[in-house]
Amino acid sequence: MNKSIIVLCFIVISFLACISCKTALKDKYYEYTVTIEPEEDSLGIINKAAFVVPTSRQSSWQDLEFTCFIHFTVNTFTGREWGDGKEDPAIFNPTDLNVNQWVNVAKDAGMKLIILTCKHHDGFCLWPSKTTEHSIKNSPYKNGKGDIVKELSEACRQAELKFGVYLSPWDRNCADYGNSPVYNEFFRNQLRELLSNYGEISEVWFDGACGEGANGNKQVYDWNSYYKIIRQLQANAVISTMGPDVRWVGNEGGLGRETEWAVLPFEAGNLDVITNNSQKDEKEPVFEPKDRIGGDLGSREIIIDAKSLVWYPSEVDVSIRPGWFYHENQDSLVKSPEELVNIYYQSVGRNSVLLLNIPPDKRGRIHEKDVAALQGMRQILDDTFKENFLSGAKISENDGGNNSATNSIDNNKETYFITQEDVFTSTLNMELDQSCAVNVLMLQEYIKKGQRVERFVLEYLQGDQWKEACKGTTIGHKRLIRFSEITSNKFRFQILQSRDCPMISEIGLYREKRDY
Ligand code: FUL
Ligand code: CA
Repeated sequence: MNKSIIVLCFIVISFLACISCKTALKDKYYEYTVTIEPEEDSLGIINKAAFVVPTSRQSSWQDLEFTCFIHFTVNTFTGREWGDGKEDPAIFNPTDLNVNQWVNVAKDAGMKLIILTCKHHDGFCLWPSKTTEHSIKNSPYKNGKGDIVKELSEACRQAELKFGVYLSPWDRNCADYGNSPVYNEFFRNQLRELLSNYGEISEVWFDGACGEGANGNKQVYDWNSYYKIIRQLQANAVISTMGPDVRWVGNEGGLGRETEWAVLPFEAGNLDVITNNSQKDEKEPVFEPKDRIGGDLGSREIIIDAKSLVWYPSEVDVSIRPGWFYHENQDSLVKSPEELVNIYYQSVGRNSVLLLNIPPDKRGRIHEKDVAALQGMRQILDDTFKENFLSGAKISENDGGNNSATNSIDNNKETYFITQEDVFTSTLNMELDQSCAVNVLMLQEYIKKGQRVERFVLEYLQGDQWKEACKGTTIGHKRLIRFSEITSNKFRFQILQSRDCPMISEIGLYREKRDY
């Protein structure tokens, strides 16, 4: 080997070593949660937040975007919203039940998962549970041989939709409710049945209602023991609302926050719980959910006081009708396609997953009015998003050009534009072949590597002047902004503030027909 080859080898090896060392540094991501050390300063904490990333179960769930809730039980037949547990199972008697209709309606609307109220607060089970007599096995439906959890889970699988279960911890029928250890075991057994016998479960939904038991004792739920069973039996399922993976947005009106962070402070109390529980490993921290209705949950001012941070994305649950269950007298109150589209922009478009409830009627069918509203909604969304005016545009960035700008308009959310190291702001210049009228902006961050953008603006060229089309704060999985229609062939998207190098996987410009 001559000298120059040795020198060349040395240079190549040092270069590779340098790259891998840089990668090692930049690959310091924190899955789900990270502790803030007492000596860390504010800027360090803000930067650390940029490297908190979702677990794979969380990011698969965020990809679903639009999901379906099905509220169905004795309430459908009594006209109530909360049954008292004294209902006779004989009243549960759908005359024309067809789970394939539910699945088709949900799928045609664009929903990717269906969650069924397997047991609501009244305690009536839609599957023939061994834990209680208060179930479908004592109903006339299929002569007591019915199992709606089985029917629906199979229909979902057939249609390639995911399936989830709602199991109310609050049970107004169970005589042991309030006798905490006994009821906790009863509840765990119900969970075991649901999570063992119905194939893959992708979401387990617990709400927080906790009433008084018959004997006057307050039921103390053993949440951690419930979570443990879910992790053992369905490791990929997210646990929502009263759970560690998915956060209730805080209202039932279909309204997400404009500034919606997935990275939030973990409450101090939870750290104590974690410390006290030696059975859990670091990746599955014990979690006691708290109410999260506050306005801004994850901005700089809030996270700098955190003792630890957690990836805890938001879910917006809302019903297509005033009630969660079907009531004939609400047939005229089904939300219109336009209202549903607004909800879509305020949830999916605000870094949240939409969980829209469509309750079957006494026949066991989704009512025609609800079906029509969903079809109308889908039509409007399809019309709007059929054409991204940026696809095929000329695009360039102003920060020294690492040639990743085209990744933001390649219609593939796994590829992304990223700025050069240590550059946290950017301008993407976009030029279309011809002027187009647009009024909707769509943005996506590559959240598998964190949520970072704090402030952005979209501008367009009119004459020789740049004018603002719209602006915003957070992006996250998806951000949609409607603005007054503008016509131009030159746009620029500026990231004005970010917690580390921004990563934009997709940008879209669309036109929504606003003739309604
Ligand atoms: C609440 C329940 O009380 C409602 O009936 C409904 O199931 C809603 C989704 O959660 O906590
Ligand atoms: Ca892309």
